Amino acid sequence: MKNAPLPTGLHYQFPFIDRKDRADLLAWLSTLAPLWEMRFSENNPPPEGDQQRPLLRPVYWLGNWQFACLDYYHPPKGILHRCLKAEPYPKHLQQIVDRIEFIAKKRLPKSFIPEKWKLNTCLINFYGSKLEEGKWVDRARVGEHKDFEPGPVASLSLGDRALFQFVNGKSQLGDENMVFSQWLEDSSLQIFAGEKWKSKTFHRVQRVEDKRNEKIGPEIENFKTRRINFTFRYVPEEHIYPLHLLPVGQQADIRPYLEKLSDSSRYYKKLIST
Ligand SMILES: O=C(O)CCC(=O)C(=O)O
Repeated sequence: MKNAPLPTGLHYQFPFIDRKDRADLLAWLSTLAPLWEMRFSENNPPPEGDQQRPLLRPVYWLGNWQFACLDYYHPPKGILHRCLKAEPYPKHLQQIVDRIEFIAKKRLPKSFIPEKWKLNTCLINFYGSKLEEGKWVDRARVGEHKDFEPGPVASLSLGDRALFQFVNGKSQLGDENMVFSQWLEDSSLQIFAGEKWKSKTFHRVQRVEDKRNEKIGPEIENFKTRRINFTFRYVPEEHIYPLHLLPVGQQADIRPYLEKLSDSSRYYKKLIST
């Protein structure tokens, strides 16, 4: 079926990857040990009225790791010491990223693409249900937010399909603030770019279906994954820090995470041993 035309700045392609790419990605994903990060840390305590909490889902980053406790990348002000240089993309993923960059440059207005833009950062989100006090609780959603990295953001989805929405404002009012809605299918590609979709509206994952019954992703304690999403973004190289250039406090805050990562990643093993 042909994909319907979309508003300027949006691109959606289904299917985008074929069965072999999908199988290769899933095989590689099963080797990862995603982290359950906490939102705050000793050097970045919760502000008044807020409290320490785990993120809704386990994550893994490539290119650079934006730890929640380092407050994520948020230009123009929040650029210092937010992004830790991380593992590069595995070769088969880099080939997919090359294709996405090509499509973005071909399909989007030139003015939407910053100089030096490339998809050098990837957040891998694991969506599913969490075992809490003996009960499986559905945690497969993301609230309204913006991705502040400059330029187009691209998203590759695997597993159960997700209802992705662009909304005006942060209100929780059902569909009243809805601007655009898109189901993200297994193996699909979505790209969004330009003022309207990056800065004027928020986006969210409203829900993830539970229909495929496919076991995907690595074993994660007390968690059942049913969707995995890669969001590719651009962080200017000068804002990506090697570990030794982070301040001592920030290094201490992320140390336990790096130790955990080093159990299954040679990159992090080497990083913390030098
Ligand atoms: O899972 C998705 O499709 C979107 C994820 C997202 O909004 C994000 O990582 O910022």
